[in-house]
Amino acid sequence: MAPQGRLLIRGGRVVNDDFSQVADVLVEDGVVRALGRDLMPPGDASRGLRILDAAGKLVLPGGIDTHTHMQFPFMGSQSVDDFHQGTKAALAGGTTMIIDFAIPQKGSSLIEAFETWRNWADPKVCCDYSLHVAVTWWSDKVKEEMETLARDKGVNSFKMFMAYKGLYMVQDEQLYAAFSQCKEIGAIAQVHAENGDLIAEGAKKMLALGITGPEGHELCRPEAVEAEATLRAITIASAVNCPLYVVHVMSKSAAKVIADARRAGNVVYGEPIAAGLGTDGRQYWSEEWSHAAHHVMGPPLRPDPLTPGFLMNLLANGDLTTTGSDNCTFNTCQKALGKDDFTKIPNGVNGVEDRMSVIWEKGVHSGKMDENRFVAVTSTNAAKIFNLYPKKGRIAIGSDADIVIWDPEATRKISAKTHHQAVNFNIFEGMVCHGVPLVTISRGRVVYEAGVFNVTAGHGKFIPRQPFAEYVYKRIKQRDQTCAPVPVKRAPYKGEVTTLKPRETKEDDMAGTRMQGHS
Ligand code: URQ
Ligand code: ZN
Ligand code: ZN
Repeated sequence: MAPQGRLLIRGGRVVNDDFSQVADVLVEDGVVRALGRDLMPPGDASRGLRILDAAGKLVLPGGIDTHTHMQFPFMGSQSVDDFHQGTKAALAGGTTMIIDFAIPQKGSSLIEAFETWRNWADPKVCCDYSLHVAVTWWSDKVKEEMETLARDKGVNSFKMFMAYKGLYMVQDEQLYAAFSQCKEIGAIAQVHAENGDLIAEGAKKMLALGITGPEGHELCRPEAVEAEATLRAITIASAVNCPLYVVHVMSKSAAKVIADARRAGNVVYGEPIAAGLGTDGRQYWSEEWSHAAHHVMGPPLRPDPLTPGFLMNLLANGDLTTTGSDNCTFNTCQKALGKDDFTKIPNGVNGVEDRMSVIWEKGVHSGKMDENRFVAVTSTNAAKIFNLYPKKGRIAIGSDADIVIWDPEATRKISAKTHHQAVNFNIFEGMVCHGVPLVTISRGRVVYEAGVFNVTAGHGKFIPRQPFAEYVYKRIKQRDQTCAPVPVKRAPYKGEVTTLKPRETKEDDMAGTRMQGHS
């Protein structure tokens, strides 16, 4: 694509996570060159310079969606928003970077999965992207491949599934091994926190009761199933002193577990998603099957209508840290694979386009957070955790010019009829949101403006991420240095030591066991 000239974004309120200022922003060669009042570019001011008037508007770092699944082959189908349409929709919503997941089948190579996802994404992406990689099984080879991915391929985050029994789920000892390796190579461990064994039993129970519709999906995954796995993952990560990132936090009780752990000093981060912040699980009881099925995702939306507001409160006060969308979209005919059995409904919902507006509406317009916290939870915190900062997640000299001119007062009504995604349903249908992206700039190029795209497939770039993100690992290293347990120094024991009688027969052993049992 031909390079674009320089841009001067004039007179807007530039909002970073720590402060806001009215300033001009000069963009050249894809990066921010200057920032200040009444900027005039040096030299020939007007040649190749486009001026964008941002007076009365906010100038924000582009959103970073920490969690997407574009064109993901899953549950016998493939998500319909591919890397082209999905990333175009992201730009329309003010998101300039996504982090997708490369997910190998059990027994398969992590590196091959990574390369497969790169081959899918590279020619299609319209915004920058990066990849988390999933660890769905364990072996020495997996351990080695994690190291290679971190050292040579720009991957510093690995997701482990505690659910999807038989497909992606790993056991506690594998979690321990994977977390230990993440710590070794400077990656952050991510978990899908749900107890997969309990879900499998619960699903059988619901089907036996004749509950075959989408409500069964929620009924076999009560909140405790998510909260228990969240606490288990935090406990294992703490034993290893490995940083932990809990993806798609969907319930009050799981969010409380994370908040408590953070207050106890654990290095753990929680990621609520647009769906969980913007709607709730009463939809599963809709009498229209397809409406209910379109909300099926794991962990499920919670039927309690107070959950979205609760999650937003925790996001506002710092107990939860980032936001993703978990965009993983299936059309109605794909959801219908589970028309007679909810366990066969492909899991996933939309959100990549609407995440920013939903969070502005429910978070900022509602008065729960200010513009700076909005930038923190939609962009900056993700950049810091995943080691992209300050290239991404900040408007500062030298940062990538991923910028959104945002109108906080304008409104738009979300609808599947007008959205830019491929999927034929929108879980936020009819929601009126304040906060509208007027112009989206990706690496210095105006790619979306007043509803019109100016971007082609492949404009986006893969962004490699270095290990040992300081934001995450400084505390971990400090603890390793100062909190390693040490043995108590004591004089050697000099007294009598009883002699163990050698056991000679199996009967003796049995008798011994019985005796212990009675003591
Ligand atoms: O668990 C996920 O993140 C993916 C695989 C599917 N989407 C979903 O239902 N959350
Ligand atoms: Zn998941
Ligand atoms: Zn996901």
